[in-house]
Amino acid sequence: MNTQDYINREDKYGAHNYHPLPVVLERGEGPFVWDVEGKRYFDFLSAYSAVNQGHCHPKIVKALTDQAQKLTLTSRAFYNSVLGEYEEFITKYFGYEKVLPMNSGAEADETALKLCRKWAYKVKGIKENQAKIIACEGNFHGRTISIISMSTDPDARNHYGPFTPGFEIIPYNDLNALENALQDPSVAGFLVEPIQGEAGVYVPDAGYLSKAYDLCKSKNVLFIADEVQTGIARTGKLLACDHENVRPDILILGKALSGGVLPVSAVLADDVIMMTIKPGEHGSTFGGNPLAAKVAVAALEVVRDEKLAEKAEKLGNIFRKELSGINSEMIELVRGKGLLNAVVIRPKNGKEAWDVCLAMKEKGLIAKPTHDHIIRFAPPLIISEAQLLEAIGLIKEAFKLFE
Ligand code: IF1
Repeated sequence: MNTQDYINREDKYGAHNYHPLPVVLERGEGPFVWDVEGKRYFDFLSAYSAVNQGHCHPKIVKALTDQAQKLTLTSRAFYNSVLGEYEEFITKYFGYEKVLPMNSGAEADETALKLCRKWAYKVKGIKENQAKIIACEGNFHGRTISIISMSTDPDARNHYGPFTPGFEIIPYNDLNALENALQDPSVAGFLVEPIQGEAGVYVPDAGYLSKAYDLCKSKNVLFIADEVQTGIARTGKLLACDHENVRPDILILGKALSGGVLPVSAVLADDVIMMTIKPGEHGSTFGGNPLAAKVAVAALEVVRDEKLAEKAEKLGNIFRKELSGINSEMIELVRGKGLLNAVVIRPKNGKEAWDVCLAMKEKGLIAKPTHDHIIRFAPPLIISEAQLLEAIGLIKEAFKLFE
């Protein structure tokens, strides 16, 4: 079978809920992936920042395969020997009293919404079923019905109604809008991405997160950070909130929490919030399973031991400097933090971001546009400086084709 055969088979038997770049990947190692024709690529998407530790990191894979021979799933109907070890490790790692383990990022966001509402009624004293949660235009928090009820992206929400009530949408990076929305006493929480990933790596003004946090505290409203994409060292700090020394009341993690080995997500909070959920009031068959527990500990140890946040900070500065130096009419601007970056493409002669991605693929680097004109560049954080410079060379060659 060749590339097109694989594509045709997926086209025939799989739902068409994606439009992938025409490349069929078969193997991954570190910052590289290989396709079925044996061609090597730099992976500059990292599965949307789930593979921060690099593809098939040996330490993480070992944790998976060792545990897989012992015990993979007990459900939470019974205790197991691994979950508590993970719970202690991750709560101390991020500095929270409790963790609620889930699987996908969306499940973790949903869990955070439920915790916020529970806290609203049980602790803040908001009238039952009246709690409001503020979210931002351009947000992306997952694909469930309640989460897309907050979405302002037509593709994410059209024809999926009726929607879940209780969400107020305000512009991102707008403190006045937040201050006004917080005047409503029934507001329980503010859910925000420290950098909006899907919106095109939208980095808010310096001070936005810390001032937003202070505004929320002044009104006894929970500051809920969705760090599913920006967390786990991606932006040059362990958490993107760390750039402003903000400690979210509820912290949402996913993706690289497992190094891309299997779905692992988590919600962290202190007892005053977390203990509002009693036995039987929330759960998940696979949430906190022994495999996920061992994998997540290994994934977080890799981030710490290989100093991935420091690497992302250093290499991100090099990346933005080099990309900003490319003399191309198609590059409108370069923005990002750490190794979460994006280039806004100015279409030229009918050529767009998609065409640039196809050209980069031919050169041996894969990345994908978001919202038509924005290319996100997010390599695994374990990429070396030499490899990054080699990859930047390929990007430059691709842009030259459009001159
Ligand atoms: C897709 C991008 C989209 C996320 C944040 C929660 C979730 C995500 C900040 C949900 C997931 C993924 C989902 C994937 C494409 C990708 C993505 F921003 F990363 F590019 F869609 F916006 N919070 N992001 O970014 O986590 O349930 O997927 O584990 O759905 O197309 P999930």
